[in-house]
Amino acid sequence: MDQIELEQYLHKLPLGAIRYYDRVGSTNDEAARWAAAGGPHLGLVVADEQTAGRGRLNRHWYTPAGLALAFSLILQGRRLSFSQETISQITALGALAVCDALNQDFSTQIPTQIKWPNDVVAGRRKLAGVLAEAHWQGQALQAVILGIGINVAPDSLPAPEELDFPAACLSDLLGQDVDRWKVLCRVLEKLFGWLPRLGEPAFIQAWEQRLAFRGEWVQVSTGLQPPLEGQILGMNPNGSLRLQLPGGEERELLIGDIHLRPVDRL
Ligand code: BT5
Repeated sequence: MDQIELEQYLHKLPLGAIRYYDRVGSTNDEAARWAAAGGPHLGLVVADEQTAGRGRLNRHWYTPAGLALAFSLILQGRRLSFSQETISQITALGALAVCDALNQDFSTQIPTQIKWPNDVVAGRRKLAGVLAEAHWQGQALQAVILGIGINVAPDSLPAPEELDFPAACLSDLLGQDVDRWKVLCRVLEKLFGWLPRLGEPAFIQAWEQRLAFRGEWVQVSTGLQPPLEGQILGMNPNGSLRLQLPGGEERELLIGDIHLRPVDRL
């Protein structure tokens, strides 16, 4: 793939512009620089390889050359007429778009779910991660950079000791080669379908329908307090997670840096 081929491949999508790189540090950083320099709304940065791909809290995201998808979309603040609470759902927009794209093409083979709030899992393994970063200037939202990484081919995964949650790639799950550019195109189609509907009840419902580990016991750490254990009840209309604690009390978890994993409990 190169810049021209990618532009031709994605020409039907309403993208602002495209920048393709064989190798970058992080597509989110590249997109943020572009946005700050006047990059267009729905400008897309795609990289074949990332040398400093990031997850939340600067955790490393592995994107080796030729095997995965790593891309970031610029959402210009002046074009986002949503409340701040709704803006925080942009992470879920990315995860939902990935689920919908994969479920459209491969639903019978790999039903995907969202490990609240930002991971796409299949068969309880992480297939994709989403990193949405808002850039503010004072009270004004300059841009949100929505970055998505998807493991496509075998060997697109980091070594097991680098993982804090089991991971998987698409072609292993499907037992066949997967055209990553087709996946990129489909994810963007779904994303553009949901973007105007961010925060609407239909968006939250679609997100909740894909919620992984519902009814299960999970451990949730926010980094600030000791981890909480509870049972996932579902979601609230604002996108927060409903967790029932062992004593029966219900706790609302807002989107933020939350680390969630299922636990065995008798
Ligand atoms: C995420 O963070 O899952 C968000 C990842 C977002 C990556 C995209 S790629 C395009 C754009 N440009 C960037 O620089 N980033 C975005 P988090 O929930 O914090 O998970 C990070 C953790 O996932 C790491 O600590 C590893 O344990 C694990 N990990 C790293 N690479 C992985 C991979 N390829 N597949 C599965 N897990 C991985």
